[in-house]
Amino acid sequence: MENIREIIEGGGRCTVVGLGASGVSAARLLQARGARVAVSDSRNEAEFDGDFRQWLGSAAVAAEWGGHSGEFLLRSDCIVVSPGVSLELPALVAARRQRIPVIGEMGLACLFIDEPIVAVTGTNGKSTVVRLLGDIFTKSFGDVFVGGNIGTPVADYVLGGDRARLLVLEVSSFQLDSIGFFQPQVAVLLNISPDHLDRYPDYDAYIRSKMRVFADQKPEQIAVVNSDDPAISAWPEKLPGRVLAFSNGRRQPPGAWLEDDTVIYACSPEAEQPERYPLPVALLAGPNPANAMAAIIAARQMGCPPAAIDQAMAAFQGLAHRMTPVAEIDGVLFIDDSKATNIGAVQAALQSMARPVVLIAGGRDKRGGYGLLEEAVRQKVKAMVLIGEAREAMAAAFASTVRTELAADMEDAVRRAMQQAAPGDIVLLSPACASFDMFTSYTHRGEVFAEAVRRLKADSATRATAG
Ligand code: UMA
Ligand code: ADP
Repeated sequence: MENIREIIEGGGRCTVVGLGASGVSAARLLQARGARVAVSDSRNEAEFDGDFRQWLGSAAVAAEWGGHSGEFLLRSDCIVVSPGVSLELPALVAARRQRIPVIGEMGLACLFIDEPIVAVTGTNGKSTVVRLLGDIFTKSFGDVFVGGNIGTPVADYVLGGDRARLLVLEVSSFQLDSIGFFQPQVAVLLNISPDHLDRYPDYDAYIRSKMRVFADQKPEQIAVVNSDDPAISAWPEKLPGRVLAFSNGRRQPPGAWLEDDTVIYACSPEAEQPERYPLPVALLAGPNPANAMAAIIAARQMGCPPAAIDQAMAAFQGLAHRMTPVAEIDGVLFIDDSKATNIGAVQAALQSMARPVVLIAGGRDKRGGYGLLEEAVRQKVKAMVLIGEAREAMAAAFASTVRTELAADMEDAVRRAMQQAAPGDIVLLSPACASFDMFTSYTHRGEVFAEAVRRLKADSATRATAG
């Protein structure tokens, strides 16, 4: 990819496709590094804020609004795509056919980064692990950049100018599809389950995309993998880096495994005294023990002291809307797992449940099917309350497994779930679907759920007082 850097620094015409957080940052980076910048977005110009439009004018940026034409893109020496833009857009296919290099914003930024990178990917748990690693590295070394799919584009780091000791990057499959050459010092793959199947031709293509995180590693660089995950352990190709695996049950040095509530870490097969990391409550919740094991391996491989790991883990609170307890009403505990937007996350949530569950699920279907959930639902769920566009399809999918009810909205769902629950049960919002049919985001969905629970609690308290 030296070639792309030469194009940029030689003043070549570089077109950014998609102007969200990544695209805006990429455009500014390209301009700062000497490229002639052009931009293309499917939205209209009027939808962009004044400051950005002013910058486009002052930097003499050529722009195409309302879509992406071959005519505009084929005038480029290089194209930078945002992760939300499909690489199969006809104009991008035409550009690749003409051998115009196409790279993503993360790949672009990495061309200008020499510091070590710890990359975290997987269908679920990325943000949790990236936050935890950010805390551990900050405690160990002070100066760390945390970004990527978690929110801050990596191009912002390069633009900022200050240099961190290392970068912790959350990397999505979309970013991996257009990353170019990528050589993280440590690459973590947490798990793979069906997701984003509206973007990939099939599940295998999605798995290949995730495995791409390891492809360019040197033999001495570290691959952290989940050996309990069938999609990962069945991968046919040998990984080029040094593999350290984690497992809930299997003792498998080098790597990490779980004994009761303690993570055991062995840096080599011969390690006589494996290290022990007792997990605090926040990291015992739901699927978090797996996330803690992955983080401990990555942190130790990067030289973090065990004491810094212990301290950061003890202070870690978990992220909002991921297995977050909201309230208890008459012995029924309500948990907000709104970030569970795919079946893998719901499966992990259910597997971690020790009490009967009334599950609130539904929303916008992700086309992954629901078959993978059937066993966990059979074992752990006593009733399902379904919302959103997918509710009928989900009711049909689980009709022979569990009692299902349809709800009109979240308020209705919470009340119906309470009626189905007995003291000691859990009402879990873990939707297995995207939120955009009823809410602006998973955060909004989780907040509406928590408000409905609080109202129910207030009503229950009023009734108790009146009674
Ligand atoms: N656009 C086009 N043409 C298209 C599609 C979109 O022009 O065909 C334009 C839109 O009009 C908009 C822009 O592209 O102006 C949006 O770009 P984007 O969707 O790539 O979004 P960004 O704001 O750049 O955010 C991206 C990631 N978004 C996606 O991958 C969809 C953010 O991850 C990430 O935090 C950010 O870069 C910084 O790295 C979000 C996400 O949902 C959280 N990720 C997916 C996930 O976690 O499941 C992968
Ligand atoms: P991501 O950034 O990959 O979306 P998050 O940490 O935001 O991951 O968590 C997303 C959802 O996945 C939440 O519902 C959370 O409870 C669940 N989750 C977290 N870690 C794991 C894991 N290791 N395996 C399966 N599900 C997980």
